[in-house]
Amino acid sequence: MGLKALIWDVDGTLVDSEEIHRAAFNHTFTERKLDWHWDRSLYAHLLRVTGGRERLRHYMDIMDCAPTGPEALDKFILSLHIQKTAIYNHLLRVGPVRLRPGVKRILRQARDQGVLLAIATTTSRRNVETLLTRTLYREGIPWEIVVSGEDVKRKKPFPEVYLKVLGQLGLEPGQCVALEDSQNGVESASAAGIATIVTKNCYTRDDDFSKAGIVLSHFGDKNHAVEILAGSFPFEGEVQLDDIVDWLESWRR
Ligand code: XBP
Ligand code: MG
Repeated sequence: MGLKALIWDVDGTLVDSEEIHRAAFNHTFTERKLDWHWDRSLYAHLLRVTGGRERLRHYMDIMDCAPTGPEALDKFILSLHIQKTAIYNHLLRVGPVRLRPGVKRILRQARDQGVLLAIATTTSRRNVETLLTRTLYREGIPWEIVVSGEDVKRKKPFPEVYLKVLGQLGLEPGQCVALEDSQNGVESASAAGIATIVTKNCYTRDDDFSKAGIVLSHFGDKNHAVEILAGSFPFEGEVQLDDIVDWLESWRR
């Protein structure tokens, strides 16, 4: 059938952006005079819940610290999240934002070889646009489709975001590979029938990736050789698009 499209997760896969999300949440809490602080280990736990609003609600649930009654809670969460999104976008604009190793190379190869590129993310379209503007604005990467958390009823780990991307691309799951960093992302892509390559990061190192096709440290570049953490395929040094094409063929066999 052959590879026709790469479907990318954003947070944790294109960029290690969860640290920027975490900073934005903490700035928001300070501005709102809330006595809350999400350190790395707490955030690793909270990341099991996808979506910023859902994560805020979960935190207030487990800590029993909601500062309003249930009738005003939705509005409170929404206003916190609007503020967090504004701060996140500001941090993206002013701070260093670097693509993970090898991402740019694979995107360029896909662009040059006519493999379609799409995004399946939990975060908002605005966040994705700012992040892409800060990282890939000179590359002319032709994103065909961006499906964000705003476009679905049920975020990852449900398959809806990936099913929407497939529908809009007009492709079968077997013609695509998903690139993910988290268990929730792998669950979502695999429930949509899409083979998944994971590049782990510090927040997802203990996730269960048993449904992933292969688990890598990252895609590798001249300073970081790729490590295969689970699954088998002779990726060496730097992963190339052609390796992904071959891997999909062997995975489907
Ligand atoms: C990552 C997330 C996102 C961000 C926060 O999901 O869970 O929710 O942490 O984004 P994935 P918002 O990488 O699996 O798509 O605050 O904009 O919801
Ligand atoms: Mg992710």
